[in-house]
Amino acid sequence: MLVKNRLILALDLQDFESAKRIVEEVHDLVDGIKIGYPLLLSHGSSVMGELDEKNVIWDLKLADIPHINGMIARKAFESGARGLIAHGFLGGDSLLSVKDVAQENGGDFFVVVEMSHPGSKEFINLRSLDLLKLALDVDATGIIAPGNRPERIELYRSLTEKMLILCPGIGAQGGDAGSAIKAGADCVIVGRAITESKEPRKAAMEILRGLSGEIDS
Ligand code: NUP
Repeated sequence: MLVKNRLILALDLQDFESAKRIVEEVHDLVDGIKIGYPLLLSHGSSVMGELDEKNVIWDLKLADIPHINGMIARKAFESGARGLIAHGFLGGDSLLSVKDVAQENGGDFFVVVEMSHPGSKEFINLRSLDLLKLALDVDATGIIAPGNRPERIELYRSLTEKMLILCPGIGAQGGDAGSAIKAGADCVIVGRAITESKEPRKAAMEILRGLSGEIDS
């Protein structure tokens, strides 16, 4: 994945007309568009025909046995996904089946190591460092880490130089884009702060302005 603007749009809409309008407004400002169940269950994978986007990441948070993970991953890449997000807590074999399919398709795959919502502290976040190790072991393209906990991003950054760190949890979930980038995130993932704004392009530009002071190169 090519990181340039350091912003990924989370397109969590069910109304595809509105979704397309937002994409038209901001497509040149973002490094990718993350779509997930809201859009895919509402309109199916045919949305990909309309998202003429270079980098669409499917956030399916894959969490199944290796056979099914691989089957879903194949379908996603056949449909035009460039990247996929998978859970790591299913174990190495489930992740390796995603990796194999991603590799065959020249695509990216990201492993969720820690989540941004309060309830994530009850289970998944208790094993974050093990999940990070797993992501490193399977040579994932990157990890998903909480943008609203910069101290955690710093920790992950200190433990991995090579993997990308993509961070949701910005805006609506309280995180600040500039602080996440400063802590070591490669990209922030932003949904509602852009999609629910009356002026999505302006909102995206505002986020980019907040990042610019934190980028060294
Ligand atoms: O830990 C995570 N938190 C999170 O919000 C992992 C995620 N993949 N996400 C996703 O990021 C979530 O599913 C949504 O698509 C997006 C955040 O949206 P928003 O809070 O910026 O609207």
